[in-house]
Amino acid sequence: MCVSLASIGRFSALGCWLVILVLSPALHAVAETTNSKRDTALSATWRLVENLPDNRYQAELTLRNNADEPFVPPWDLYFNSSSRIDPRSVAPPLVLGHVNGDLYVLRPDKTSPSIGAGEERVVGFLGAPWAINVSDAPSGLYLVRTESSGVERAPVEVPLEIGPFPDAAKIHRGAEDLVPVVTAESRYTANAKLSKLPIDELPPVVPTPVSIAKRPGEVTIDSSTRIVYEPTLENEAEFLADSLHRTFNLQLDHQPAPGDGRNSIHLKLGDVKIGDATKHPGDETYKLTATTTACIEIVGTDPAGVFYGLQTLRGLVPLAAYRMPGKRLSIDAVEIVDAPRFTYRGLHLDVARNFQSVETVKKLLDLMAFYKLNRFHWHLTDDEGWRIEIKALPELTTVGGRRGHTPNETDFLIPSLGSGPSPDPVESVGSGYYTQEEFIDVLRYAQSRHITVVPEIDVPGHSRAAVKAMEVRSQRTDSDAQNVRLTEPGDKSQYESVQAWRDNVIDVGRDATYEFLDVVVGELAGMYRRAGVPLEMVHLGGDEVPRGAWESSPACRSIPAPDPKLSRGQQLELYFLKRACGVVAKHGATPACWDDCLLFATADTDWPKRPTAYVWNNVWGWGREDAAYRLANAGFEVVLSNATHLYFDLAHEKDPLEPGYYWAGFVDTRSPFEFNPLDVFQNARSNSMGQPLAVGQFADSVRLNPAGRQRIRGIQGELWGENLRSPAALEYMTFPRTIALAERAWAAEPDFAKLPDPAAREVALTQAWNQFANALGQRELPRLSELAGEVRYRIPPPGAVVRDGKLHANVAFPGLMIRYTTDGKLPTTDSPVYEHPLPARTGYQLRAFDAHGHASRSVAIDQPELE
Ligand code: TNX
Repeated sequence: MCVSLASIGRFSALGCWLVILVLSPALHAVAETTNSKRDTALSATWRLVENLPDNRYQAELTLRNNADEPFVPPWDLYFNSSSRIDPRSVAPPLVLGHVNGDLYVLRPDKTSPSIGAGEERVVGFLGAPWAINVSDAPSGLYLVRTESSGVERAPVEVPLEIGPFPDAAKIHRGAEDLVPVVTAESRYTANAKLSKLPIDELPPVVPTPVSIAKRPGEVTIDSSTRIVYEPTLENEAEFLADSLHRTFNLQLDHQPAPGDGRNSIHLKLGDVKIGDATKHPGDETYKLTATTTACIEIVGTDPAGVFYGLQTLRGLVPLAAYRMPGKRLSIDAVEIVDAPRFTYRGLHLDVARNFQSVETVKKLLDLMAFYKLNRFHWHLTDDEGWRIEIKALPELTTVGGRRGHTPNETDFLIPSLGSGPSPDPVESVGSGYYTQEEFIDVLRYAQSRHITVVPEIDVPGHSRAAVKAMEVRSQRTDSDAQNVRLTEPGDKSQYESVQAWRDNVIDVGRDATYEFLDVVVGELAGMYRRAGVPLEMVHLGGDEVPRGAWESSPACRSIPAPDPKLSRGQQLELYFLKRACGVVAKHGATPACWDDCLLFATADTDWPKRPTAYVWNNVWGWGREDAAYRLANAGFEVVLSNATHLYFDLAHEKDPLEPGYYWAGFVDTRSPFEFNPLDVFQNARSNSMGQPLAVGQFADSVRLNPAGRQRIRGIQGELWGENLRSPAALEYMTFPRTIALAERAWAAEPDFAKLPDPAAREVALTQAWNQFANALGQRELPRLSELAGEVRYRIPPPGAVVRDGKLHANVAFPGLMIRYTTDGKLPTTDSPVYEHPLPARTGYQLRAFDAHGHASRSVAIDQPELE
């Protein structure tokens, strides 16, 4: 672990105005920034001092004047913080203000002295509830100085460094937290349950097909091989030809022809038998026959089935051929029959918090398709941004699609999530949107990969970008734009959302709200029409409406609230959702929403069209663990989006250098792998704090009944965007967890899940995980970058322990290798490979590498940890 800073003293950190003239010790992490305009005259360091037992933490911000002249007030230092900071904990002569959401401003009061040239000032503060990793550090610092004339100078970014974290005893989520901070040793112990398997003991394809029969010999594809296909399979044939060309530089002739099958890859439609069952169009099923005599034949029940057969074919190509493409490819002869377990196999991406480019999205779609995922849930709007062009309401994107320093939000929204002062999309991931043409392009791109795009417009909470944009529009005098206001002018309701917004809810009592939705959904439907892609579903959000919203809304007063069992707010939510579902249905689509407000619905709620429920908040002990099953049994179609296993914005493990949230616990790659969609209680071992769950704790929770079982449409991984501040950050959080998600979404129910005895199940699970982890380490990870350009996936840091005078090290995915240095430098692909235990000494740096050369964070093996 990191060495803690020389003690500056606990009480000084609580706000005393310290001047420290010594330079800080070496720092461990540099915050990600997106802007080049920096005022290097002022720089800052954030350092966690400790977490307190009562769900508060103590931290320090050190401001450093690097210039030759004093740093003189007045100035305003803005920054974002995902945890709440208590303004009262900042001592004079500084004053801290909460602007809104995660934006704070620190400024000196009138008495404040300047910071001398080369001097530092330490500002202590208390935050809540916890700070345990790099994602808890403030972000997006920028300075606004004011001339003596009172004129504001242009804002400039202030670089932030994250100081060393304190020792593990201070990194906890209050008194309840039993999850230990990971160490090299704890990783070693966990990794020791795994062992390297010979390549022929690995599943040849991920996700695991229903049945694989090896045949003797090999099948070869070279430039004389032809792709022949039925005319309706042109898209699939082109996809195959194109991918062989791009990846292996093999140019294959492809034409719609009957073909006799010799030296050809033959794509056909037809029924496919799996066991005793015959699969038909719509079942996404395929049979792949690759034998030396008949070459390769892929029969699909539908074009999607053929497409998945092609992806399997790509997956069968040995890794060596990817890395050194030649004039011919050989695969082992094989017969595979395969069909998905679930019809809905989704990945959700939030582009509202931080924008992701079309290019990034397409790369993700390519990788989703390779792993046979078929739903892309595109979270296009939220408090912090609106990302889809709506031609009738241009302010949604001109104002709601940008963030930057602004006194009044008339041109764009205030900064959030580290987006900094510049509203320019080139400089800030806080800004950006998709034009309708771009959106249509993505719809078609996804469709050709058999991926359905589910757009989400998050209402009535999480709607600040729309609320602010429509406020600006309502100021216009040139049109009849007035009635698009989404809040009632006289509404003085007071509330604060989970993300600390005080003005992010649409008024559900105004007709304008539904007219607005009608325009938005109408334009979305229009884009699908122009793309030639059916609009299957529109997701309406519906999550986390803060208590207190609409309480004094004049517009809501006349809405009846007949159910005494529900609060008025809950009834208004339900009222809204029903009306909004009607709008979606009118445009020919199925409505969907997060489950929050569906829990208030009753069996006789009359839906214009019943929404599909995306169920997320299953945190053990919070009371909604069986919500998915209750809703499915009650007649709702359900997509499982369980936070405890499928939230890929959560940190992989409790390591201060590991990015991500952790409100529902930690989610590593094994979490989606072991997830049991049809009996989540199998996964209930300990709660998010690491406390063991009592045996029988969920005995009375609702289980799926047979009809409910039929309504579980599938599972979805969630990439919430708060910390996805670059494509690299997105890829790190996405892979390899998404590969494990695909295994669970596509492959048949695994044997381990069928074992009723927990001990026997654990044994079988460990064995299955070992196989999967081997497939990741030996093949899937190093191939990722060959499939879609450089992919910056996560490689777990190695484990290590000193025993009997030797350093022993191991990896989380067998097949990865470890390289080390002893001179304190970062191990590279040129560093020596760890082959067997090394003589113990201090100063080792270890990193895990895959065959592609991607590496983990470096682990420093220092005393006393491994003594
Ligand atoms: C909860 S899940 C949210 C999101 C956040 C996410 C962060 C859900 C429906 N709402 O707004 O981004 O947690 O993990």
